[in-house]
Amino acid sequence: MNGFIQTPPKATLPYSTDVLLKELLESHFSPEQFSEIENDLKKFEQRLENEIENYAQDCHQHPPRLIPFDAWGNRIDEIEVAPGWKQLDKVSCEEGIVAIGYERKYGELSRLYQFAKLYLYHPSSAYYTCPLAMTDGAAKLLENFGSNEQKAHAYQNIISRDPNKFWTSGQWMTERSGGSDISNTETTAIKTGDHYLLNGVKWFTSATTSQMAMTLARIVDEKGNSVAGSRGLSLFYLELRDENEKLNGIEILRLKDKLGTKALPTAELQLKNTKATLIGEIGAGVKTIATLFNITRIYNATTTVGAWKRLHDLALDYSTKRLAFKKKLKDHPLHLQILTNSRIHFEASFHLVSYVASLLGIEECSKDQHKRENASSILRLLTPIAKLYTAKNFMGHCSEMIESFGGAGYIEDTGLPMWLRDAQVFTIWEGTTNVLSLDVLRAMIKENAFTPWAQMITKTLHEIKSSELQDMISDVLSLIKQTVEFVTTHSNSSPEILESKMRALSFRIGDITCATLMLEHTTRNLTSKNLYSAKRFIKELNRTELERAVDLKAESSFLSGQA
Ligand code: MFK
Repeated sequence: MNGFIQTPPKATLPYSTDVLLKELLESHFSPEQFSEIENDLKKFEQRLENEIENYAQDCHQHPPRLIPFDAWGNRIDEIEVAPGWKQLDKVSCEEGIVAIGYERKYGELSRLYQFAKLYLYHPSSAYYTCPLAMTDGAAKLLENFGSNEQKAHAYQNIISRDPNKFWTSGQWMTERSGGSDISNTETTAIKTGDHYLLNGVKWFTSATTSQMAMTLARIVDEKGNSVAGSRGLSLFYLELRDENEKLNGIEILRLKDKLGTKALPTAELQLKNTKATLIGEIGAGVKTIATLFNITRIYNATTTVGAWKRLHDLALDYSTKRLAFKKKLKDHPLHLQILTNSRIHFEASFHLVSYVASLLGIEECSKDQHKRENASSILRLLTPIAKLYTAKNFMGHCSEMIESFGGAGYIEDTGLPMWLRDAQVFTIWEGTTNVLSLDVLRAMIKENAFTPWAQMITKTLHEIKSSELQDMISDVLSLIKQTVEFVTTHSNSSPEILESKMRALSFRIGDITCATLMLEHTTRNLTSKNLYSAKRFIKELNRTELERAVDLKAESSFLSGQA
């Protein structure tokens, strides 16, 4: 025995060592605001290190369990969660992860502050950030569409910082008939007095331990008639338990056996005369719930960059400890490039998501109507892009980083494989890459969101004066010119051709936005590190995928030839 023992990787202090986050916050907030926020984030960091990480570990070790019946045969439908899960609920509330977005203490910068905290929280939250995402989306729904009673009660609970009052919300959209296409939703809603009774099966309901939920159902009139398709769907608010803590006509059929996110209870539910109230207009359920999923998609992107940062920190730390062929991993040229590449793409994604969070803050709080409307259009375009871009890019880099640990990355009790399993949810949850690409098309056609984005990018690039950056600026300007020409050329293409181009176009818009934001960040923080990052990212941008000819007929017969 030679006593060979490896030193495990250790993450750095999440806020204090995060130069990029500090630079971002310092360049947006006034010195007084920055000092206040930094104070909060430093305290939060201590809590993450000393307390919250332990709750997360408890959740990973004790995943939720369904107890359908008690010992005496009574149906109880209890989801037993780890004590750590309950503590994470308390922490989330006390730290104001949702509340910050609605207290709006920093006006249009409030969402940026929320972004910072959520990004730091996610890797130690055991995916408690999933219920929080839906809770934030529900808050936005209630703020925009809630009744006075809901605003005074449920809304106040979900934005509360008092753990005795705090509620989280679920969002139940997916049914057996489909998650991306919800037009065949089978759950019915029948009006009974001042409320509705819902009946049906909800196939995926995350955060099933929440106190309330938003869900879609098809209203059926007294003659049994209903409107088919997604235009027949309406949105409903419900509370899971009554004043006696009895479930509101809900049976938990099973907990889903998921690839990852094991600490998070995701259930399949049967609704049997579940009491609910309408939110928004009858038949406008999809349009109304879009308010919610546009928020959860921003959470998805934010938590993706949070996870990416943590995994990269671990991989980097390991590369400074692990020896192979008489050198540390970091001194091997190929290893070095993998980690550098991942870090640069992480930075690009970080800028994209923080920018989307800023836009949300402007849309919600700016007093300048033109600025608000412009931000709103760009936000509409960039929300699906931020979600699909970060999720898909992280998936590839996550795999690389797991590989960078060698065999340790494949061994469960290192805690590393969990990152890869969990990463896959980002590309699926709240809309797959394809569905989101088509949402980009919807935003371009229905809301003309491409032009304000292209104008914003061009203006931002023209305003950057640093001489060191001019070559890169010309490069990105030529890419945007090419992209605008592409969009103009295809404005009359058939829907099929347009759809086939949307994935490449979405990634191109993502690339250009990231490049522009990196340049803007670099001009404000002219360090060799930022300069290198922007240079390398821009140099390696994909310039050909968008123009790749697509022959759908040939692809279709090629595939059927394989069958
Ligand atoms: C961490 C947690 C892990 C847990 C594991 C869970 C595993 C996965 C579980 C899941 O099932 S996640 C899946 C969740 N589902 C989604 O995110 C939905 C994905 N599908 C879409 O987003 C589709 O695009 C959509 C359902 C919206 C298509 O529905 P429609 O009815 O065919 O869309 P349509 O007719 O284009 O739009 C209806 C209205 O909504 C239109 O407005 P108008 O009525 O004024 O015409 C649209 O403009 C509007 N709309 C649609 N998307 C919008 C939007 N408005 C704003 N923003 C959007 N994003």
